[in-house]
Amino acid sequence: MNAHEKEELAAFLLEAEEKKQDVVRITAEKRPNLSVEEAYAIQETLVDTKRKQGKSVVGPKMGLTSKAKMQQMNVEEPIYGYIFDDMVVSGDSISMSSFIHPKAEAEVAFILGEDIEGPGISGAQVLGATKYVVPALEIIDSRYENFNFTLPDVIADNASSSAVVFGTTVKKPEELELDVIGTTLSINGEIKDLGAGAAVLGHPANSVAMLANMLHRKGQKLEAGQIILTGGITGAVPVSVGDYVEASLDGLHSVHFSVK
Ligand code: OOG
Ligand code: MG
Repeated sequence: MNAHEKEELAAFLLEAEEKKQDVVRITAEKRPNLSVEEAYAIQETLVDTKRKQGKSVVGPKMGLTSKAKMQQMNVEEPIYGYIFDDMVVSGDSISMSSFIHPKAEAEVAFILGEDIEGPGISGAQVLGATKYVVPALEIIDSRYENFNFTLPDVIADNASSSAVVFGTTVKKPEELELDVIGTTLSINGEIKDLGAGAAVLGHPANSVAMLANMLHRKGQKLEAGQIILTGGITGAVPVSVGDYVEASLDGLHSVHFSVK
């Protein structure tokens, strides 16, 4: 893939995001043989463009880290993408008009106190370098029609990143056993999905470790101060106007938003 094609595909996805208009996945017509490596190169271009637009990275995120999510999306391995400052929801509501077809998922976010540089990082090392954990509701919004994508497609599309609501309960990682924290995701008081922290690669810290090791292959590291989403503990649930969406994570209380 040459630089021009890479720019063109990144622009194609950015335009879909800006116009809130879904598109056919890249591998359906444009580039059936898109590789994972090429997909990350498109993602990098997309991320650079957002940076040039004045947006800044809050932190990288992991996605498809649980069996529930891999099965739901029919994809077999974890991926990463980037959350930007303009994706962080500041009030307690989101507007449906800012999205194509948003879905919410309950996650644990790690706030790093130290840099973490792969290779060979373990979950225990991640816990040692983590200052705080907070509950989060990620709102994903694939730019592809019906969330229909293959692994390279979703990587190029910045792992469907769109918005995130962070909870206000902040804990030190040693105050919790993150693998056994029970989690529910409810809409208008009705539980739509549930799980435990161990759904995420056995322990959410393992997700951050895997991320550090994946970034190392690109000569990059995780940095102190970054807030890292570790991936949905629950499956992702579509939300619509009028919904009150709440994730409750044992020991981390709840995080919620409503949809206008
Ligand atoms: C990809 C994004 C997945 C997660 O937590 O698993 C993700 C998608 O399902 O559209 O953010
Ligand atoms: Mg997620």
